[in-house]
Amino acid sequence: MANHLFRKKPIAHFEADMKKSELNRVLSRWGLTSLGIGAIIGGGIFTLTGIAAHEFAGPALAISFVIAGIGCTFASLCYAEFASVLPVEGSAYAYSYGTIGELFAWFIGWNLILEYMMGATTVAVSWSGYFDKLMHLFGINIPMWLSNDPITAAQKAAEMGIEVPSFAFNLPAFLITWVVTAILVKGIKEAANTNNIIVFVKVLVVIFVIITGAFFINKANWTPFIPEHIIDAKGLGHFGWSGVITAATIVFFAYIGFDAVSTQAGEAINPKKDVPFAIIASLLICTLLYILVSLVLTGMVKYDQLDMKAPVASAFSAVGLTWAVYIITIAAVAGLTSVMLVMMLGQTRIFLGMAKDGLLPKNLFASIHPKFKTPYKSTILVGLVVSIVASVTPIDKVSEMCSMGTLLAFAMICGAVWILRVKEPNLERPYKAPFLPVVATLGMGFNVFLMTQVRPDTWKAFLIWSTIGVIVYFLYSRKHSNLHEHKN
Ligand code: ALA
Repeated sequence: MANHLFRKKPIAHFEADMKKSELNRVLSRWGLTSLGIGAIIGGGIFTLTGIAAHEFAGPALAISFVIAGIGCTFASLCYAEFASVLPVEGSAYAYSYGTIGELFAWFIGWNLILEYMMGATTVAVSWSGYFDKLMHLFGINIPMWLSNDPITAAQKAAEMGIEVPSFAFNLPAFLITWVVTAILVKGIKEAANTNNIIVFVKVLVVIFVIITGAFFINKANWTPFIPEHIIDAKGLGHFGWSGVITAATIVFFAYIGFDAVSTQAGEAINPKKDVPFAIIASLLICTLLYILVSLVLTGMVKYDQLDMKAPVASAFSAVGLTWAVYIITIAAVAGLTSVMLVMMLGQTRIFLGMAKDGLLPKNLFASIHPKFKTPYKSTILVGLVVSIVASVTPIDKVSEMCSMGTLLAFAMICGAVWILRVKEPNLERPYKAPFLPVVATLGMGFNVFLMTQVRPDTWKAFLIWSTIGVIVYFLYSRKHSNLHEHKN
């Protein structure tokens, strides 16, 4: 039994899978980088910067971004090495299967659902919020019961002193999920083209924020750069170095997505070289943009006056550039669409990898459309789940679950890359992570440390989710695994 749990997928099987892939190989080096940026820049920079600076870091938000960025860089170097050795669509799941063993791999795959599917669901709800705001700017007001889930609608009605609606449904979140699903079913080329356009718009707007905002920086707003540490009435610490670390755990969400590039290995033209490049390039580009945006924001508006819901747009109205609010809100709506696109794309490719190995039903998760060459059934299933959960659940707190699944995957990958170096030192590695034991150890340490900072309720939910995953493994996956049939 223990042997079964630690059985590993031989590297030769990965190579055979790569040759058999039915997916369309159309993604170039920059197409992959664009997918990475598409997944990274989203709600994190447009919303979380407000609370992180206002409550915890002050102008030192830039340092929080540096800290979170360094932690992600360790993980990205390890992902890049794996992607060069095993360029298959399963990402962290597949890498663990080749190194640590089946049960761990399953466990990672199960938790990647938190990152990708839960991530897409969270982003669908944020998308709806920004869309609502955009419509409002153009004088259209979507009824509250049609743009919120029932619980949030009831809370808002109570706050506004109006009658609680008998029915509520987040229609924008539902509809955008189906638009994204349709693009993903249609083809990887369509998905990549849509993503490229959006990435162009959002990077342009982020650069606009940096350059235009720079003219409105008042250096006095940066003093003190790290405000003095205080403890509030509830015993919660703010500011000081501990505040900077707390802010780093919050803005970590803004970096999630660079690893999604590794799920596209099956559709890359030259995966062994281009996927590692795109993982690292997309992360570095976004880290630089994030640091500059945070410096500009805290320079434009004193940190304690930064808006906590829409900090970027509000900073521009605060300095009198109200027209910029339109541009920023449009970019946020577009930006969040591409995060959903890449997250849902990544989820279906991870399911595909797991189904090919027999750990999930093949007829549902590995069935490729004869014309579109996409895993259409699984894409539709993911769309169904995301659209329903996003339209009826108050999901705002669930972003922490998304971070939790991601942190675990990052920590495991840092460990796994090291294990593979020791066990298979002679394997061809087109990309090698530098300073390996150090980078892997720091990567594991950083990601596990961030996991310890997550709220106890999130830990409880995470443990329940993991237990369900282990039960599914023993009831289904273990018996259906390809390795089980062949008794390897
Ligand atoms: N990094 C993505 C975002 O900030 C998940 O929306």
